[in-house]
Amino acid sequence: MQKAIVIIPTYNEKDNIVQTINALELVFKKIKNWEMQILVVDDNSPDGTAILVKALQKKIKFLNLLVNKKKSGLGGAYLSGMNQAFNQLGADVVFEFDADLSHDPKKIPEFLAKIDQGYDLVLGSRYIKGGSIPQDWGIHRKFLSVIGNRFINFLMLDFSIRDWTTGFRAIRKNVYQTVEKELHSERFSGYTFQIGFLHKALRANFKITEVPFKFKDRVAGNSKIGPEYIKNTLLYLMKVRIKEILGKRVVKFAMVGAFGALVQLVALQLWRVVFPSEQIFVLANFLAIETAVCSNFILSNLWTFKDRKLQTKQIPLSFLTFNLSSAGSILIQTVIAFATSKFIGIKPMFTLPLFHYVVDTGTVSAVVGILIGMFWNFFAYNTFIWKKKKN
Ligand SMILES: Nc1nc2c(ncn2[C@@H]2O[C@H](COP(=O)(O)OP(=O)(O)OP(=O)(O)O)[C@@H](O)[C@H]2O)c(=O)[nH]1
Ligand SMILES: [Mg+2]
Repeated sequence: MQKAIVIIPTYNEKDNIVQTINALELVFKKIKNWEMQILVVDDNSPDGTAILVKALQKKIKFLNLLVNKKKSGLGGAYLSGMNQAFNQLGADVVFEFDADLSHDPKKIPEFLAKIDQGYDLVLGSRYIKGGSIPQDWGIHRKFLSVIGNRFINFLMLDFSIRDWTTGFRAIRKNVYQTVEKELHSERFSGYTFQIGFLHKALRANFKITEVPFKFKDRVAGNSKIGPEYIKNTLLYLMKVRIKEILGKRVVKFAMVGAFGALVQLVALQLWRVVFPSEQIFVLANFLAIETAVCSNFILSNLWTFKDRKLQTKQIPLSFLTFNLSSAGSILIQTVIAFATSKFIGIKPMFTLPLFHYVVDTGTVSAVVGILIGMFWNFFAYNTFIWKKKKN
């Protein structure tokens, strides 16, 4: 039989923990196809939460307790708890579960049914049909939670998950093993841990689903999650998204291209110092283009296509192909410019309001030419120069 362990992080929860454990015990009695256990992870709460749990352990066999010497936030508590549950207690699945009765234990069988169906990560969701947040939450808290979750959707460009910040989850061991390595290297607490964990599981293509539940407000004890988490969460999200976007090959390609244009302009000034004579401006211009081509080639090889870096002996031929591809782009742009002037004619189209700049068919055709030229280059680099490695 597979084993599921409900991890309950606690910090000063003496007024809640006994009731929570009792409520779980009632639900466990009804679960037949999973072996159920509890692991309380207490950060040495000054109110003596751990003492209560120790006393309960005498009568409840499936109750485990881990006491951390130092308070290390929700993230730290879960990481140490998961490590214990998976690596020492033999769990196949763990639950994240709050001590303050906010999470409905009667929902646990529904989570397990999803795991049985083949899901790796099940989220208790307040924002799908059947789920809810407390009516009496202040407008601030409602706004933060609802808008915050939608904001995360937009930032991630992923709308499949409705409740990113939920602390009620079931996690398979394989998810933990994949995500854990990366999580240790980052400093996580509170919601940042939850979002970071989910984000990494999503990127690793695990099967994720949501189960609705009605979040109940805590009645006893104090909330530990304060406003500093909002700042940390935002910073974390921004950081990973910028990293992800900059990591995309097309974005790197566009940045190298833009930098190349700058290199060309600067190089032109320098080459004109070397070849000041007006008669050989064309030479200086050509050398400036070639300088930019070199810079683009080197940066593409070291950055944009780092994962397909060329071997030294491939470089001469590849550099030649790179030049031909750039020439192809110039040819494409020239053909478009020629076609525009021949078949449409160069005539004004509209005026840019703020700048009083008249945009004509020539400008538009140049923009179209640049875009198609870039598209061609990106295609040529991928197909002829930095080919996908076969594995
Ligand atoms: N071990 C440990 N547990 C913590 C820590 N911070 C919070 N917890 C526990 O994590 C769970 C969730 O924290 P809460 O303060 O209830 O956060 P919340 O549910 O977002 O906020 P409320 O709605 O006000 O309850 C509770 O069981 C807390 O006791 C910590 O630093 N260490
Ligand atoms: Mg709570």
